[in-house]
Amino acid sequence: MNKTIIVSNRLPLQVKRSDNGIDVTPSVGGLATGMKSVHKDSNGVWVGWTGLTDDEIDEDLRSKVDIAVKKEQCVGVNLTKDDIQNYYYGFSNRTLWPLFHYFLEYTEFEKEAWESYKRVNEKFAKVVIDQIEDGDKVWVHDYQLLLLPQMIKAAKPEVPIGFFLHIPFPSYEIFRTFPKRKEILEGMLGSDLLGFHTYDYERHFLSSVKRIANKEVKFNKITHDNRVIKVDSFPMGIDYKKFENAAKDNLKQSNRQKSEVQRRLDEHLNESKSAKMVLSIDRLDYTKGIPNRIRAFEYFLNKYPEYKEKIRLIMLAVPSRSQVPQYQKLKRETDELVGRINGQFSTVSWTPIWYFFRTMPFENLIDLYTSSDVALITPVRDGMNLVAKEYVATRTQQDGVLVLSEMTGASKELGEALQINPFNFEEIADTLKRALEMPLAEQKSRMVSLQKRVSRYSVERWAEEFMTALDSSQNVSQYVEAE
Ligand code: ADQ
Repeated sequence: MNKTIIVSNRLPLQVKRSDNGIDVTPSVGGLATGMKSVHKDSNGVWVGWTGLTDDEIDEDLRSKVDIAVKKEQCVGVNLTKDDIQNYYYGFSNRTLWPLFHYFLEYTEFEKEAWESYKRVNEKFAKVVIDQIEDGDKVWVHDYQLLLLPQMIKAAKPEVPIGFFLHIPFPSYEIFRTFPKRKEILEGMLGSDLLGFHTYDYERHFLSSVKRIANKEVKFNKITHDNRVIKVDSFPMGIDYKKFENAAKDNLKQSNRQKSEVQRRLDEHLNESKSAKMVLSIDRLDYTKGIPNRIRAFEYFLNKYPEYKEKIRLIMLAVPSRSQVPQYQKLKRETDELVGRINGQFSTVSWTPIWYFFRTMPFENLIDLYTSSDVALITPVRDGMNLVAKEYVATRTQQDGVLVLSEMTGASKELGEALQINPFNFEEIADTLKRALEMPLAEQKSRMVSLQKRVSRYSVERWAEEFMTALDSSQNVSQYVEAE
C-alpha cells in the first residue's frame, strides 16, 4: 500500500530515559491529531528528531530508541548537540523565526549556523529517501526544513512532495533582506504543493518567487524546472470535538470531581458575582505580544478604575526556547511588568494578574477556557494562533468574547471576534471594556458564527484537503508536461 511520509523537526513522541532504558509516549498535540488519518490510519511513516541527541545515548540505547519509535510508525533522525545548538537554536530560531515574524532587529545571520542548517536538512533527506518506496508521497512541515523539498526532489523526482509552513511568510521587503533568500526559495520549490495558513502569506511567497527567484508565476502556479508547482492556503484547524467534549464534561463535574485549578477559579467567581475573568495563553515568545498585553491591561485599569477588584487577567505562559537570549530578556521583562502592576494595584483581597509560567495539563486548560469571560489574544505576529480557536470550541453555552489581534492568521477567518491592533494600547483597553460589557445576545450571535466556522474546518479536514490538493497538483504537473 502506498504511504505518506510525514516529516517535521520533532517526532510526535516524548522519548525519555527511564530506569529500564527508554520510555516512549505519543504526544497529543494538534498536529499529531490532524495527521492521524495520514499517519496511523494509513500505514504512514513519520520522520523527525526524537528529542535525544547522539551525545546523550550510546549505540545500545540508540537501537532501543529506534525499535521503540518504530512501534509508533516513526523513524528518528540522529542529531548531535552541536546540530541542536546551530541548526535548531541557531539558524531556525535566531534567524528564520525572527525574520519570518518581522523582527529584523533580532535576526542574526551566522555562517556556521547556516552550514549546520544545510547539514541537518541533508540528514533528514537521507532518512526520508531511505524510506521512500514506489507510489509514496512526502509531506514536509515547517521552517526548520525549508531546504528539504529540493533535496528529496533531486534524488526522487517522481515523488509528490507537499510542504506546509506553520508560521507567516513575510512580505518581499522583509524577505529580500536575508542573505540566503534565493537558496531558501530554491529549497522550498522542490515541492509540488506549497501550503500556507492564509492567502496573504501565499501572496508574499509568490511575490518573492517572482522577484528574487525570477520564476514564472501565473495566479497560484509557478513554473520551475519543467514542473508546475501549486501554492495555496490551508488555514489549520483544531481537534474541535476534543475541546468541545472536554468542556461539556467539565460543566457536568460535581464539586468533588473538580480540579484544584477549577476550585480556585470558582472561588474567584464567587468572591464577587460581577467579577470578570480575562484569559491569555501562549508560549513565552516575543511574537505573542505579551508585554503589550500587560501594558494595555495597566492602561485599562487606569482608564477604567471602576473595574479595580472586579477583573482578573489570568496569564498562562509556557516556557519556550529559554536558551535564546531574546527569550530570557522577554522572561525578565514579563516578570517585571507583572510584578509592577500587581505591586501597584493589588489590595488585600485582590491581585489583578495571575501569572503562571509553566505548561498545564489539558484538563486545566479546559478549566481556564470554560471559566473566562474574555480571551485576550494579542500577538504582534502569529502564523495562525490555535488558542483563539480552542477558546471558541470550549464555549459550549455560546457566551464569552474573543478579542483577537489582527496580526494573527486566525483573524482572517474569525471575523466575529473583536479585532485589535496589538500596538494600540488605547484600542485594546477600549475593546476589552466593550467585550466585558457586551450584551449576552450579542456574545451568543458572534460565538455561534465562530463555532460554525471553527467546527467545520477542523484539523482533520485541514490534513485531508492538503492531501487531496497534493494528489491533484501532481495531475496538473503531468498534464502541463504532456502538452
Ligand atoms: P505556536 O506558536 O506554538 O504554534 P499556537 O497556534 O497558539 O502557537 O499553539 C499553541 C498550542 O499550545 C495550543 O494548542 C495550546 O493549547 C497549547 N498551549 C499553550 N499554552 C499552554 C500551556 N501553558 N499548557 C499547555 N498547553 C499550552 C505555531 C505557530 C502558530 C500556528 C501553529 C500551528 O506559531 O501561529 O497556529 O504553529 O500551525
